[in-house]
Amino acid sequence: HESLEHLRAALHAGEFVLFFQPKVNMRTGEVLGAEALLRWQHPQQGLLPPAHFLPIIEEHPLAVELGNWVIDAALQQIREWQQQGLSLPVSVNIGARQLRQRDFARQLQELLGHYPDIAPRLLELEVLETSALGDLAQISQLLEDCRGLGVGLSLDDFGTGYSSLTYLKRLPATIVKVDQSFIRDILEDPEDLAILDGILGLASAFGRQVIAEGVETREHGDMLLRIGCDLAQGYGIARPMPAAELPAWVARWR
Ligand code: G
Ligand code: G
Ligand code: NA
Repeated sequence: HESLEHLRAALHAGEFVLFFQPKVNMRTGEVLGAEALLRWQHPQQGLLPPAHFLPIIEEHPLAVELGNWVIDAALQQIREWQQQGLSLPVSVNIGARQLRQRDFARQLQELLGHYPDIAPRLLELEVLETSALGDLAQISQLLEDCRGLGVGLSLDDFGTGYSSLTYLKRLPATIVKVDQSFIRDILEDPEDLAILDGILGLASAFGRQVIAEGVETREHGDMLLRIGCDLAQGYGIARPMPAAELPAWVARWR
């Protein structure tokens, strides 16, 4: 199996790549942005998803190094698309290990500083609500500091933690990403639909936008539109794809 040393070598050999999954407004047809999803282009095993390697380094300082690589690679990609005339917000997943660094906001500022031509609002952080399990006051301050740099913030896998409502209230998120477990059964399960309806109401009271994750079919999309959830991401819209494919996808979608 893969070891920490393999992963470190892979990072330095440039074997990691970002895939991108679009987020859209199903009502207006607008493409809102894309989520960067990490992949390891393994020389023997091919393209590996995060489940194959993130657990190995989750608690290790290498997770911080890889996380900073992800942010930098996302900024590079934003710049490349910008130079092609495509101004597309990109979100990156921030792991718990990264958020435990007290100077995370300073590191983010330094990374952004390398890209003075990029508006910080084009970068968005996706943070699991469970990342706040440690010290809510501290993480909330850290995320406020990040928001102060101008970047967006979404609460990922919303609804799966033990204190979702506390996080909704205390964390300075702009967007709530409803976990796919609540979306999967909305066509058959009135209770999931009720939960989603509740989240929409709450989020709107807090001035947050809501995006549904894991939208796999047309029927799911139609149901979401019917209850007023316009923003969506999922295989039914587009699978994660290489960066080079995204501009053509955006052009076709519009
Ligand atoms: O990419 P995939 O669709 O297989 O994602 C699986 C999980 O890995 C998701 O929960 C996703 O948030 C997470 N993930 C994907 N890319 C990154 C990344 O760059 N950093 C972190 N910390 N998690 C990621
Ligand atoms: O936790 P996070 O939201 O980052 O999860 C992203 C993960 O969900 C990635 O593994 C991505 O490939 C996967 N994903 C994206 N859209 C869908 C979908 O419509 N259905 C399923 N089952 N997984 C999806
Ligand atoms: Na995410």
